[in-house]
Amino acid sequence: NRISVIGLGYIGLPTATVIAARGIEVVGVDVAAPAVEAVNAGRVHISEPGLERLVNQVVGAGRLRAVTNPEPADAFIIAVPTPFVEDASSETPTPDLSYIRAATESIAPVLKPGDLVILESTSPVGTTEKLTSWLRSARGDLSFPVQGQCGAADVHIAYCPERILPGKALEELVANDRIIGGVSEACSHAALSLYHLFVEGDCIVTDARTAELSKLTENAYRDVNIAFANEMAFICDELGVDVWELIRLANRHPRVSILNPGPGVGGHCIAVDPWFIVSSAPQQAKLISRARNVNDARPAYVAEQVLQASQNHAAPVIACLGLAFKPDIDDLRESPAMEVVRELSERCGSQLLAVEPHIDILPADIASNGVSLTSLEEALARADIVVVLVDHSSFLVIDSNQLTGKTVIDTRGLLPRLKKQAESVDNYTTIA
Ligand code: SAJ
Repeated sequence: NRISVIGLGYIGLPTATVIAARGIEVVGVDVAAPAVEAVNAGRVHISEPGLERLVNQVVGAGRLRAVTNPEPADAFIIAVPTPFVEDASSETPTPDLSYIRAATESIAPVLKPGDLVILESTSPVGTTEKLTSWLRSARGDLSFPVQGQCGAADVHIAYCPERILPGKALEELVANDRIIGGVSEACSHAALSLYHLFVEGDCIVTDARTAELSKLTENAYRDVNIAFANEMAFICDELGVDVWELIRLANRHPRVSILNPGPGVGGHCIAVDPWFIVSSAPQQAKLISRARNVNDARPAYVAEQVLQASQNHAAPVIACLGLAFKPDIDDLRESPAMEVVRELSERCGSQLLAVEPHIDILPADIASNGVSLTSLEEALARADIVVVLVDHSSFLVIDSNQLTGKTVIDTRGLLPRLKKQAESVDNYTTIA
């Protein structure tokens, strides 16, 4: 049996690789020739721990190869992006399904009776039905399933959302439970047998629409919970309370578990997917929409805090620690830290030192505004103001002496962790 994965990005490439590692023939398809060439050379064009080694292994073993145009296969997994577009005529951003449509239409010519088509891309409710209708229009010679009807069809279709955390993709692809949303029961059964090839978590069957909304709900849930923490951070600043101390105390209640505030919510999922719910049900999705606004307000607020602090110094040197959208990764896309630095760089670029241990070159826009990339050591030695934007584990080596006399704006609660660490070292020294 041959499985084809359409889209070799952050989801598609790890998925293709893990399936190939189970000894199955996998053909990866991507419209970007450089991505295809990299995979065929056993290299990766994205950063994900352990991925390059595994790609090298499965390509070397002849289990995985990449092409730019789909070939016949027995199952197709579509894992292409679903960005949202800011539409002047609407208050909320709307999802852009053009990549899913292009991927669907690209596989239509090679489909044959008995094939299985799975959509994994995060999608608004109803997308799997649209995908089915696109296939129906392209292939009048084949029959396709109808949601809620159990008649036999030539091609099986299901929505099975990805759930992997960037940075832990290989582990979570195998371990996480999966939702299997078949357009019909027969479709769910076909999809189940595919996921049983490599998933060790539970595979839970539902219909396609529920599966679509479940994926969006998971990310909206996290966004709303982060927004609660961020709103508490705004409130604490107003009332002169330390938000980290507050959350630490509140979380000692057995039924309270508040997440961490920060400079905003980044990445390509949590900051995007809630809008898919809002655009489908704007009247009902009020909390979800407000939460997005709370999280989106954070970067400008942090930049303003830094500008306020800089008024107490003459031309201060400002060290910005971290640019990635979350700790211990190199991904700067949709990063709130980048948003803060970008905004500051337009006002005082030449005073900014950026520390980002996971990259070698600064993005052109902030570099051209005069920001320089430095080591942690140099930044701490030169800075008057230190802004913690990402809590990379490599920042845990900071000694409190390196911060003496500086203004510190800690958006990630790094200082309490440094303090705790120092206390535990002291305790150890005493006991020893
Ligand atoms: N963040 C906070 N405070 C927190 C937790 C996160 O500010 O307490 C910020 C992070 O710094 C980051 C953003 O939120 O900027 C998102 O980070 P994340 O680690 O929460 O999530 P992602 O975007 O890396 O991955 C999410 C995951 N979804 C959930 O945990 C519900 C992952 O399982 C999904 O597969 C992924 O979205 C996706 O592809 O949809």
